Amino acid sequence: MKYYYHPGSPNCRKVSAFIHLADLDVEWSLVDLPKGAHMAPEYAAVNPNCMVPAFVDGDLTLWESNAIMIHLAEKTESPLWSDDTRLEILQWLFWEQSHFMYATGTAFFQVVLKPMIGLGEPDPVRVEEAIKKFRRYARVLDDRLSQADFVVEDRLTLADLALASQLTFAGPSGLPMEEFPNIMRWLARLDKIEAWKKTEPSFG
Ligand SMILES: N[C@@H](CCC(=O)N[C@@H](CS)C(=O)NCC(=O)O)C(=O)O
Repeated sequence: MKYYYHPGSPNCRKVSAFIHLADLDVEWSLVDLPKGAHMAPEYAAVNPNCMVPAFVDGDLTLWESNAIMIHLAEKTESPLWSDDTRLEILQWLFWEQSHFMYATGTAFFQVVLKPMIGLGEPDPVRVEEAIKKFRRYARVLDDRLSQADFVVEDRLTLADLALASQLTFAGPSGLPMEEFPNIMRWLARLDKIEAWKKTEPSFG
């Protein structure tokens, strides 16, 4: 099994955390995003979107982080993805990719990445829009986490890994995390899980 990843990618973080949790023996293949390795034809042959993560398991080549997590969870019969939780997990995974990632990703790109890679100052209109969307969706997650310690049922599932990954750079991106105390407590709970904590990228 070969896993194409970059350690600073939130979408890779969830897959990396699952691999550690399940103690899977995979070949880790770094795709050097800053050097543009994701745009190379050899990598485009694996993931035509030229994005990380991607995963090869025998004859199966998969891209999309959530599909990769689900494949690995099914393969290992993981308790993080079970018959009784599947639909609810899927609900949160679709929500994460459709709504939550847009807000967190836009803020990260504008506030952190753009200046860092020399693309100029953040666009205040895009930043304001991202923060507005973040408040709207983080409220939904915070309300859910006021009822339970984890996102689905009351135990760790793929939903926690996916959603928390998108908050990896929330601080440096200037997102108003302090308005969402249940999310903050949940992140602190996740940080106690060694397999999760070791996926935290060094930053700054
Ligand atoms: N929906 C995709 C999103 C993947 C994605 O956005 N990957 C980013 C890193 S977190 C990437 O490769 N960006 C490079 C680019 O867009 O050129 C997934 O969940 O796998």
